[in-house]
This record gives sequence, structure tokens and C-alpha cells, in this order.
Amino acid sequence: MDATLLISSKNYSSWSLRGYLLVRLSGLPFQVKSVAADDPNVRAELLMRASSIRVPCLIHEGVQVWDTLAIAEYLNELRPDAQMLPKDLAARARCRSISGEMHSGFSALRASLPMNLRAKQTNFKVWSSAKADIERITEIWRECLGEWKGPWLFGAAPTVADAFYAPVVTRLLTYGVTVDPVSTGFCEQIMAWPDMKTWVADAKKEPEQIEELDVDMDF
Ligand SMILES: N[C@@H](CCC(=O)N[C@@H](CS)C(=O)NCC(=O)O)C(=O)O
Repeated sequence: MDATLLISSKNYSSWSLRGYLLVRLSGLPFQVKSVAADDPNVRAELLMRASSIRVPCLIHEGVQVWDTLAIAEYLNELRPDAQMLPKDLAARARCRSISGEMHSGFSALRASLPMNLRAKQTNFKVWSSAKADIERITEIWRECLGEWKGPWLFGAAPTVADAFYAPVVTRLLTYGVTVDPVSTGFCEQIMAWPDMKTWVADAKKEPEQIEELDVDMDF
């Protein structure tokens, strides 16, 4: 196998999901290795394999790349034909901008609606700061889908940006957040992505549970 992607939980780790979708987009053959980062033995093993404890971490022919933006750029350089970034310069700039915005922002959404693919919450109260994040995210989606005509953010095929926003879609579904029709259509597109379906199915089988996050479970 050419490459290994170190991840943590498929159910809870949105960064691991982004890493997985990115490697799938590149077409690079790889295996996924799950590591429980809170287990001291696993942490020690992880540190021996990679100089950072962060997941996701891509190990490819002796090169270690961690942090999803770095993984995206590495894979794009390694496999330019995969067109992980749009061909057009302006579209590519937008794709990088919105992926960066996701990577460094939306902390209220991330903190108050943690990813939990197995769960379904009803009557969940979304606080105003998270609401503002959701409004900004759906604005980004509507602009891209309007300009590049969908069904993906940059047109006919998924790019890095779709991988970055995919975990947001799962959060909206988990916490029963309704959004405008254009954004709802995009959510359906993401959930129908075969790689998403594989990941979600695996997440549902994962034994690991974090009690605080698992109220109102719906398997
Ligand atoms: N900005 C990073 C975030 C990665 C991240 O926060 N990873 C968490 C798990 S989802 C992690 O590695 N935690 C383990 C630790 O901090 O030791 C990225 O883009 O990959």
C-alpha cells in the first residue's frame, strides 16, 4: 500500500473525515489506521510513526503530513490530474479561501454542535453564535452553488472544499438544523457521496462511545 492515513474516531472526528475524503479525492491507494489518541501506548506509537500527535496524519513513502490543509496541498501536488482544486484560477482561489475559512473558523459551531454521526437530537437549541456560523456557511454554499452551478461547490466534481464542509452537513443533520432549500440540496449531495456513505456506515459500527455526546442516540 502506498500510503497510510492515521485517524481517530470515525464517529466523532470531523478532521479525520476531512482527511479521508481528501485522500479519496486524490485517488492515491491508502489504508486507514485508527488510533485512540488518549491511550498512552497508542500516543507513544503514534509519536514514533509521526512527529506530531495530531490526526489525521498521512504517511506516504516516508513523508509525514499532518493538518488537513497541508494534506490537501500535498496530495494536490502529488496527483495534479485528480483536480482536487478547480482548474480555473479564480475558482481555485475561492476554493482555497473557503477551505481556509473552515479550517480556521466557525469555532462556535464546532464547539456547540460536535460531530456525532450516530446520534440524532431533537429540539436542539442552537445558540446565536453558532447560528451566525451556520448563516455564514450557508451563504458560502449558496454563492458557490450559484456561481459554479453545482451540484458540488465548484461544479460537476467534488473538490477540497466539499471535503472541508462535509462534516458541517453531518452536524446539521445530527442536531436537526434546517437550512434554505439550496443548502439542503447541497447537504443531500454530500450525504449521497459514496465515500461519505462508506465512512458513515463504518462510524455506526464503531464501538467507542463518549457519554457526554451521546444523548438521544438513534442508531
Ligand atoms: N487543524 C488540524 C486539526 C486536527 C485536530 O484537531 N485533530 C484532533 C482530533 S480531531 C487531534 O489530533 N487530537 C489529538 C491531540 O490533540 O492529541 C487539521 O486540520 O488537521
